[in-house]
Amino acid sequence: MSSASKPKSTRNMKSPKSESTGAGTVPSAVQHGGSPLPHPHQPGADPVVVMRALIQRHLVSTLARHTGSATPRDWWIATTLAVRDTIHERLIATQAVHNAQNARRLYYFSLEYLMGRLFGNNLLATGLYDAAKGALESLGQNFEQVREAEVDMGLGNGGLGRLAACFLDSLSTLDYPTLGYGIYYEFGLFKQVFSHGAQVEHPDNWMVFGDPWGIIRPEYTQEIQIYGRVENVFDDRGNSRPRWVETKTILGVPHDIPIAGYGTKTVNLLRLWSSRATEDFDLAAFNRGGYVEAVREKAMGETLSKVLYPNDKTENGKELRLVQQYFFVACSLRDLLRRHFRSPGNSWTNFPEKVAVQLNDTHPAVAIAELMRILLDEHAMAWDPAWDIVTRTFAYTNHTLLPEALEKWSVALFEKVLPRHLQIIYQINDQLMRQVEARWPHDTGKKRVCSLIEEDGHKKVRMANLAVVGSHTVNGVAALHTALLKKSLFPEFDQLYPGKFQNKTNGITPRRWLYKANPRLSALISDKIGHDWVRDLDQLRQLEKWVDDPAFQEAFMAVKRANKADLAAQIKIECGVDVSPDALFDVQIKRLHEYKRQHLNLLHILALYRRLLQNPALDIVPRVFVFAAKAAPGYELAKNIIRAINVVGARINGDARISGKIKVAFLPNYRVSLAERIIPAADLSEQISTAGKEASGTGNMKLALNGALTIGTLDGANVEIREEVGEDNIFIFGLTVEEVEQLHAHGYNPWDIYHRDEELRAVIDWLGSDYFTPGEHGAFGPLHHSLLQAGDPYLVLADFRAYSDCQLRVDELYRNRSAWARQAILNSARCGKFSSDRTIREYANEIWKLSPVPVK
Ligand code: 26W
Repeated sequence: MSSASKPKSTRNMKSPKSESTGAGTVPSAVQHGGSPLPHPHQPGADPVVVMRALIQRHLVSTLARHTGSATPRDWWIATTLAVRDTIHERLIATQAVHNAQNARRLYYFSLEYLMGRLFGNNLLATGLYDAAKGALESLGQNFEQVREAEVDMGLGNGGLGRLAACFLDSLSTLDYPTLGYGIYYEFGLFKQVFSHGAQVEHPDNWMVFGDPWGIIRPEYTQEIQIYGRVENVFDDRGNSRPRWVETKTILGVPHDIPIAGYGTKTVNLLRLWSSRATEDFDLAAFNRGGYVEAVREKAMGETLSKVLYPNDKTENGKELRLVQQYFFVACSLRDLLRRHFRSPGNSWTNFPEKVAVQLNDTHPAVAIAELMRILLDEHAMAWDPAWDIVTRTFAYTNHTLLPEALEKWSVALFEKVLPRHLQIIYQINDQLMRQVEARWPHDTGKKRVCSLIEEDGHKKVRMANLAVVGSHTVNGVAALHTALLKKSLFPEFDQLYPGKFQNKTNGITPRRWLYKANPRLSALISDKIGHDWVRDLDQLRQLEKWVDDPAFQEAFMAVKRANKADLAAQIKIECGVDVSPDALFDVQIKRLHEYKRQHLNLLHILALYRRLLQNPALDIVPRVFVFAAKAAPGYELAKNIIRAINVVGARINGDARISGKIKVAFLPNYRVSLAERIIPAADLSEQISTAGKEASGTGNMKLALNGALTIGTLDGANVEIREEVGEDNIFIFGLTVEEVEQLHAHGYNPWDIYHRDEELRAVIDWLGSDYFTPGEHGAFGPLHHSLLQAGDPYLVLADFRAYSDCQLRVDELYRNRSAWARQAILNSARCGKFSSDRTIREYANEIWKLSPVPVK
């Protein structure tokens, strides 16, 4: 997106005067290089001038750079440091207020945070965006180019990690005292490149040249134990007590990332742990075996926080992943205990009143066993009061119903890594089995499904069951998902613990996903209804007044077209494909998964291509199919689908016979910053998962908010999007959850559909031939096989015709510009519910019992 192509007014919504290039007051401290420097918010000072001085000073004093030789990266860091000054002041003020009030706090435990870039977001949050832009431009810099120097902080896989990032934004914006805990992975999610259409992974060494946001806090280093064995020792009253011995020690060093709220003084912390080996650790090994073993063990200590596991479906039971989860949880719990007990009035008695811990999926669920261990073994507390504290502290969010995504650890591995925790889990299980017996006497079936230990075959610890039992509240992430959690996944627990299950429909932060990502639409909206929507998304409803106003419709469509022109330029650069901004931009961007059914989209593309080849005069609305998706490196079928889309796309894009009526662009390396470019340019949002499989989806919300119409199944939050935008303003097709269940119950056979539907059969066979990969037979064999021989587990064939027919309705509507504009506007206007501010208020009121603490 070049800044030249943007209307000059887009960032003038609040402070047009700050666009000045330096004619304002120059405070003397700046002029003379004296100290302290003035504040960009200081009354009377021109923020552009102050920012310029701060940037220049950081360039010299921190980066040792002359303005003449500074690179975009230097400018980015210097500007980051300039805004950081303000954020750090607010951070200190915020922590002081929280401490002085001994405020109840939320501790969000997540193995993933997909933060993306922080620069633009923090400039907007602090109100310094215009000042920084003006300052950089007055120094001859291209603001867009400077922003591009920032590498995404991609410490997550997909929806779950991005949700955590949106939540942090809302928590700070709404003044909730919060600390996010996670891991400071040295390598985030892999970088994706395509080689002959196939995904190739490269390491994402995002922090190699430093991270200007992370503040290391060596003084809060934690020491944690793993491995070893449990022995029984006798205390001074002759009671046998377990003692965890011969452990290995790992150090966790925290790095703090400030999270600035928008339009408020609150700055919370994201505290991320990196692992280090201890000196003793070295020495012990050194004395036992010698130098090489010592160094090897040291390397292990430094490995724990090396890399984010790139899976978001199957847990492959890797030891390092379990160690990573425990390392994170143990460091975080110790740190929050230290924080709790440093306030003189605090004790274990008021611990659950001051501390709320939210577990983001089961990944940190070992925290339940760890807090029990601390209470029992380190504080000699009895079981019942300890269990009471634990179950008043934790709450758990479930993000998936897919059985293969539910974490289970082999008992043998658990015993090796965390022997004492396994004992505690068995003890929790004994207690649970007694409850189950009391509720359903002599019912072994109920015991088998509720047990924390899966007994069939290889014994496993079921982390989801542990999380349910050890939490006071369990929530799903969309209404349908929560209903299915209660009805299908955990019906026994729902009966055993009435009221424990709640729904909290996901949300997205409007700051990043509309205000920052789509400056043109933001300016148009603010022009009509003012600026308050940024903190109160329900205000967008006011736009309904203009849905039938031709001038507003035109303005809305002009914004969309300009965003599409920007994306078209990006597609040209990244894919080498020419696309027209006048075509319909049909977008599917998300992790690659069979259940998300990118291959259903592909079959429809093939059908269109075939129709065009058979009738080149066919009148269809020109379309660009935009994809972006990473596949887990070990997920062969997902990689096969990526290659199929790329190879088919290349053939279509190069085929002059169809006169460019359809194009396919698969943008490589999907990440937050790429999503921010694609979403504002989307006309159509593909949300086509098999009903019952997508817990919520959040991309669906981002796209609808930016004026894309949804084509989707009645799955996840699509159901609620339909409720909000109205059924006339969304394209719903396909089997419902009930119909999917029926079909499976009665025996689904994809061959029946294959034989019945001539066009579908033709495109599946076409894909299965070597037409798209000349000389390479069976290139898409895995995909072909999954659709037919393997029984089409995600019902692609069953939904194909409904999908294809629904796409005809999309085509029809797009021909009527005004009708399309009307529906697009209604989508933006009616997405207020999907602000993560609403979600966070619900969590705060109904789960965390947390009150805002404003910082003056
Ligand atoms: C391999 C371990 C593993 C298993 C599952 C890692 C990560 C996962 C996540 C549950 C995957 C995920 O991101 N789930 C998504 O969470 C979003 C936020 O709630 C939802 O909107 C998506 O529907 C859900 O797929």
